[in-house]
Amino acid sequence: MAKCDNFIPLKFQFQDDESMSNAAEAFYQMMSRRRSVRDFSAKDVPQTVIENALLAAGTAPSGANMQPWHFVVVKDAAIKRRIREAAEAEERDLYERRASEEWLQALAPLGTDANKPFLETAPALIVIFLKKFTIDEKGNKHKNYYTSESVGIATGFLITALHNAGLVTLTHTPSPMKFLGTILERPRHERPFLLLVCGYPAENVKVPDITRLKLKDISTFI
Ligand code: IYR
Repeated sequence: MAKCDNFIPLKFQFQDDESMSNAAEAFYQMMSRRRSVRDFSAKDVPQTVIENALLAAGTAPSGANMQPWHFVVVKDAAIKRRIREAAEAEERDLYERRASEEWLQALAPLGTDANKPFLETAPALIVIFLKKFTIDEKGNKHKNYYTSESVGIATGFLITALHNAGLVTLTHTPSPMKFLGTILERPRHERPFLLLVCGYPAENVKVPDITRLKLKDISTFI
């Protein structure tokens, strides 16, 4: 292995089994309350919450530590409107033409359709971009590795951080999403990965009565 002289001690503390079990159980309980929400209040979100959630997302592991992500936080009403209009145009095409009967049936319990008012109502849209390359200060291009895995993990951290802080989110993936790069004027080597709608739930919001798979159905211990 190549010798590396910039290693530092890991900040790690062993905990007893009981505290670990309690922490794991409490974390699971907290996460099990996370739900995708489609009706948002217009109430603004604290800037520091968004900033710390993005910093948490940026702690995700990534291929060769290239950190191949970029987050655009959209709060501007005019830009939100343009995103809504473009997303709804794509979604209409999806619901009316492109989606298979099987897909539409799978979506039916969620009650979704091509109308996306939340793209304007919610106070913040976080658009996550995946960087196929990183361009350094000198303009040199560096290849990034395992970009989907890395950005997927960072997005998971972001959703977790926002939920932990007391906000709700919706992962929205208009398809195709190329319009996001155009509207937000991102460079060509960045691809829109996901749009995370973020804010507070509208009053008395209801969510679909769904269940999560049991441990035995999602895991195998050998
Ligand atoms: N992007 C569409 C359709 C959609 C697809 C899946 I898979 C979902 O879990 C939810 C929606 C939309 O946002 O309506």
